[in-house]
Amino acid sequence: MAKIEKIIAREILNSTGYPTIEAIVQLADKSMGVSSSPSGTSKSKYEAIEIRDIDSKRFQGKGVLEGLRKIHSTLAPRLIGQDAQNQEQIDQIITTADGTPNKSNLGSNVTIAISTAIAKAQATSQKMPVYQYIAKLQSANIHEFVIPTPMFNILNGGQHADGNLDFQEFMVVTPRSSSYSLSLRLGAEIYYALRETIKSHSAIALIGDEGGYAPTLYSNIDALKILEEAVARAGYKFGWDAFISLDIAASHIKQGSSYKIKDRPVALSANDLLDFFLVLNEQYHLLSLEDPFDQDDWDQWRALTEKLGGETLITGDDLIATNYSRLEKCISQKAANAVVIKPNQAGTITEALRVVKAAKEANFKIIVSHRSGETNDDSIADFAVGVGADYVKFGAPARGERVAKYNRLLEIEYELS
Ligand code: 2PG
Ligand code: MG
Repeated sequence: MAKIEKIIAREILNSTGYPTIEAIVQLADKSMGVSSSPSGTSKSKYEAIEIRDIDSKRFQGKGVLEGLRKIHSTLAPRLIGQDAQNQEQIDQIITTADGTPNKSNLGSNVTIAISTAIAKAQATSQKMPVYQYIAKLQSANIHEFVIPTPMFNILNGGQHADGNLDFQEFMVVTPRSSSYSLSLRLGAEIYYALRETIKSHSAIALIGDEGGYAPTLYSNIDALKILEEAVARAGYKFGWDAFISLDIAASHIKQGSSYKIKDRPVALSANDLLDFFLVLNEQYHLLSLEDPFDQDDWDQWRALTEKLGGETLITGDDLIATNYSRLEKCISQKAANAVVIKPNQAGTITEALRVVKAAKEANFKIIVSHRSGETNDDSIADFAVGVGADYVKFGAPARGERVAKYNRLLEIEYELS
């Protein structure tokens, strides 16, 4: 047993240049855990809320000094002296201190940094890699750890790229039989080829928030064609070596009751958009279609899952928001068959693990994801391996805060072999 001895929190910057919280936890046996909170740009209205200072004179009002004060005045006194071994109890103390259903009092950026740093300190204390400790917390019966298959977000649109393309993420994915290091190589090679392909079409290869290209293109279909071309340019076979996953992030392209996309001159009703996806899937055999409709369009989600769910992952991110009751509703409505797991949407490690467990029991595929605002913290890679995720989404295979996670998976792959 190792008691929590010290908690320090600092304001640091994330990959978007805005502040975030870094928490440092020390146990009585001097084991340390450090973690910083990620931050979303295209958030779900159902995810736990992050809090920011209202002081507009600092970082455009996005400072986190208030969060640090809450850690030092509210959380530290309650957590210091507690046994770090009992993560569930630790997270219970955090949620009780917050006292709201969505962390709107303390802030999910406060709670996830502390919850994760404590788990990491405890893993160190038990002389265990973090992924192994996460598996232990989940009491997962994992006999053999497997590296999840990466979905590389190499074309960025939507809110991650100032709105040139409507769809937020165009990802390439290898078949699940491929080894992780081979998948990483393929992702990187297609990424290089994509830049050349974009330039060959006289478009500008700007970069979006997750390290993918954010070219000036006419339509989302154009983007898919360019992606297909890049796969061939890299020497791979589309539909064999590489597949496509899309994150539409549709809540953010909805206007009134319809959806506006560049591919069509008039706004589409939800039914028209569904038909559009059916045609798209016919042509590209999508591996996963994430957030194809707004987070409240349950009927359309259900209809699409019924039509495509047998062959394609219909993936709830904004829809479920790593929230247990949202997941329960989604399962009972048969509105999706895969879920994106972002621990900061839940606010604590224990709550995120509970969602993973319930999703697995319902046979949902698990996609563990970073956020668009990240730091070099690589704990999410360990979390993904520890829970036995099917896929991970860590952005493009480029830029420090993204490759920190991909490289951590390489390290785990090496360790496991
Ligand atoms: C998403 C995420 C991560 P954000 O929608 O899947 O890629 O974006 O972190 O901006 O919510
Ligand atoms: Mg998403």
